[in-house]
Amino acid sequence: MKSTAAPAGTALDVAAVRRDFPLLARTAHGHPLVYLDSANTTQKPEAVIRASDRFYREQNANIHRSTYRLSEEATAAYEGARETVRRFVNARSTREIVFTRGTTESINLLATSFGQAFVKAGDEILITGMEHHSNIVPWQLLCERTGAKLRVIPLDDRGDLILDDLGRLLTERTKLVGVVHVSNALGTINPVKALIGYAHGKGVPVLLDGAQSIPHLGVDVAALDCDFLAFSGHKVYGPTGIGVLYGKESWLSKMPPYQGGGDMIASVSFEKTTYAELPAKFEAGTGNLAGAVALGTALDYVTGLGLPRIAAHEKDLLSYATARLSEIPGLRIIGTAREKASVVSFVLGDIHPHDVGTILDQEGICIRTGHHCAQPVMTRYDLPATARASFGLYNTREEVDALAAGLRKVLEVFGA
Ligand code: C6P
Repeated sequence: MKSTAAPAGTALDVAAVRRDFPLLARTAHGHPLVYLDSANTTQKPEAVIRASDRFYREQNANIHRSTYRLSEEATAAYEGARETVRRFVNARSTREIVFTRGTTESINLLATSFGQAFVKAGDEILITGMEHHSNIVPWQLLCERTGAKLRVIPLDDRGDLILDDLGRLLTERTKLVGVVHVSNALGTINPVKALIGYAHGKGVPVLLDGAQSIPHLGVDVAALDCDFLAFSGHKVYGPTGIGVLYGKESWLSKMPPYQGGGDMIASVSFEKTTYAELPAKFEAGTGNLAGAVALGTALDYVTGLGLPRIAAHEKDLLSYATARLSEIPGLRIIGTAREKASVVSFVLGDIHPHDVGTILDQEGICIRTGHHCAQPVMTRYDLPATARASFGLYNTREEVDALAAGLRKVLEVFGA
């Protein structure tokens, strides 16, 4: 079901968009809900809720395994969703689209399987100083297993990558570069096209963590020429427990399976097992079938509204929020990179971010506080935590005003 909220050539009709999201109509602590935590997880449009409901009511059967009509329909719905993902990221083939549980599992799959095929003692994996833990820890685990080394591209005070030393960091020992496209903790949009070009010049493949870029900018894997892309359904208005690993077929075909089990084999005997073709080789066991189908619906929903229109709306919210929050005495924005997506991390004087979040909650305002699963970023700025407002396609300038008013209340409570 396409939203009627945005006829072509016009700005996003946010009032109409909001009617697509039933949860946004609820209250919290007696106030209208102001949901400013979409980088954590997004709310779901009616179309996505219905797609999941419909799968269980009308299509539910296991896939790929049975000859009866119902199973064929479930298989068609699941494989149809894979084709929707392929179109959304502009991959060459559905063989390059692996369904996973989310960004975290996608990167663990890659670190394990790519690592087994290509990484040995003395090799290096290069990441950046603004990665989410899910693009750090799987590589550390690989390094522990193999004796490889993790190297890190540093950040400057604004939250931009310092690329001057890239020639020293990316060497003939580098086996893979893993980079977050949009930082969840700082909002920085990284210059990934240039990075990929540079890495490819040295023959090194690149993984993009697209968890935060897919919902706001989209990712065209052909235009960027990335080798791998990981993202989560729940951050792009789809369900939890479903995500994607895109990989170029030339890489995936050389990588061993991540897990063994049903659906990933061609033949099994006690002497020798052979594996299924891509992408089934990487999808052992019964996956989140309804989740995949509803993810396809979510991507259709976003496509229906138009990513450029969504990006323009969120850019307006970001600059409005940056201006309004900068007026608040003692508020310091953490992350002022040249290119940013709709994330504003901040600290308010010496008030602990958890206190900020708790007081805002009493006003019905949901923000995230903490280290945002990016502890090295907090260490870089010598902070234990920040408060973070993040915007999605359904947020409004009025909600930014509510946040600013809530923050002034926090200052009053603390007598600041
Ligand atoms: N960031 C946030 O509030 P999962 O949990 O697998 O869906 O996504 C992990 C992940 C990976 N990379 C980036 C850049 C992310 O932002 C996230 C999730 C949430 O910022 C929860 S920590």
